[in-house]
Parts: sequence; C-alpha cells; structure tokens
Amino acid sequence: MHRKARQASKLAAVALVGYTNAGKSTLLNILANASVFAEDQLFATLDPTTRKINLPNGLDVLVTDTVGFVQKLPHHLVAAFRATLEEVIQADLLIHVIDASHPQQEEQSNAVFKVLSELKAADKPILTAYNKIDKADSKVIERLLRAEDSVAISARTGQGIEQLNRLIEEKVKPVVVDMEFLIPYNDSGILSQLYEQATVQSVEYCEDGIHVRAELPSEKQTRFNSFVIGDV
Ligand SMILES: Nc1nc2c(ncn2[C@@H]2O[C@H](COP(=O)(O)OP(=O)(O)OP(=O)(O)O)[C@@H](O)[C@H]2O)c(=O)[nH]1
Ligand SMILES: [Mg+2]
Repeated sequence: MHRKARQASKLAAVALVGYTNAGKSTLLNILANASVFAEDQLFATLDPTTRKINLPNGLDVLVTDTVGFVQKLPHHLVAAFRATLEEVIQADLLIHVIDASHPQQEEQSNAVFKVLSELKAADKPILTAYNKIDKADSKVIERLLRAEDSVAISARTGQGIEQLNRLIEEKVKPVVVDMEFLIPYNDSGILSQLYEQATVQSVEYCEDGIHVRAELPSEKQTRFNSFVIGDV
C-alpha cells in the first residue's frame, strides 16, 4: 500500500482522561463491550488499554483507557503514568470523565486540567462526560450540563451512552482517502460496491480492466485494498 494511503487509514484516537475512580474503565467496557478491570479503588488501572469501537455511524475509533489523574502522583505510579501521558499526547480527542456524584468533583476536574496543560494537551478537542448520574443530584447535573460539549452518563446503567456516541461522531471527522482502483472485468461487482460506499469520481473502461477514481472513508478502504493501484 502507498504510504499516504496507509497514513490516511489510521483510525482516530480517543483517550479517556479523568480523576482516579471517575469511571473511565467502566465506560470503556460499556463502549467496547469489553472487559477491562474496573474496581472501586484508587488506581485500579495501571496500564493504558486500547479498544476499537464501532460508532453507530459505522466509523471505527480507537479508545484508550488511561491511568487516573490525581493531584499528587504516588511514586510507584510514575512509570505507569508516563505511558498514559503518551496516549494523551497522541490522542485526537479527549473524553474527560468526571464523577458527577463526588463532592470534590470541581477540585478533581481542576487537577485533571492542570495535568493536561502541563502536557500541552489542554487545547485538544475535548468532551466532558459527567458520569455516575444514577447516583448524582439531578440539580447538579442540570447545572453541569450547561458546559459546552458535555453529556450526562452512567457507565454503570448505560444511560446517556447513545448521546455520548453521537458527540464523539461529531468531533471525530471520518478520514477520507482519494484512491485509484483497477477492477478486472470479471470482478465488476466491486464497482457497484464502490458506487454504494464511496464517491466515484471517474470510471474508464480500458483493456486491462475498469479504472476507477473514488473517495471513500478510510475505514472502508481495507475491503478494496487488493484493487488499489494508487492514491491521488
Ligand atoms: N453508581 C455508579 N458507579 C459507577 C459508574 N461508573 C463507574 N462506577 C463505579 O466507580 C468505581 C470506579 O470505576 P472505574 O471504572 O474503575 O474508575 P476509573 O476511572 O477507571 O478508576 P482508575 O482506574 O482508578 O483511575 C467502580 O466501582 C465502578 O463500578 C456509574 O455510572 N455509576
Ligand atoms: Mg481504570
């Protein structure tokens, strides 16, 4: 595959950030139908874990669970935390998970932002997921939701997850690749698939087969890989 095409097919990276015990691992579990260790203890997660999730609009993204942020990092966690920082720096989108039922949620949220600015990651696109609304005060939630790009969820009950997915979809634009294909005449079904799934720009019937130029979302590229002859 050509270098440009390979780069373009890279999936968007989303990192779950937030204070320790906010519910990041529980959220990853529900987003990915996975089983990531989640526990009511501080620092249940010691390694970043990444899962591919398929959004309702068909787009695949990589979501990484990270080590919880705190005000003062215990010494034995420094190495684990470093791996998390790398994930945060590489991410295209951050989801800040906040325990909306916690009395110190504001301090916790500030501590998270402090770390993000130290990483120079405070300017990244960010969504706020107010979690644990199943046990939070509804008046508090109402007030919190006035913030931009925020959603109220319960990673435990699944409430609000659809809305969160929709917000992620809005923030993560699908990467579109512009490719040239050569389709043999006896594989012409591929052309109709391209018409369905891509924006076909030109079709030429040549001696060696059908030459097609089309734009398609990068995550759909793989199924046509064997017909790619170049990227534009
Ligand atoms: N009631 C309620 N509890 C939740 C919710 N989400 C997570 N929890 C609980 O909160 C505790 C912490 O959840 P985790 O997912 O381990 O939190 P974390 O942010 O990954 O924590 P660290 O890995 O330590 O940073 C667990 O006991 C979860 O079951 C929720 O929406 N509602
Ligand atoms: Mg965790």
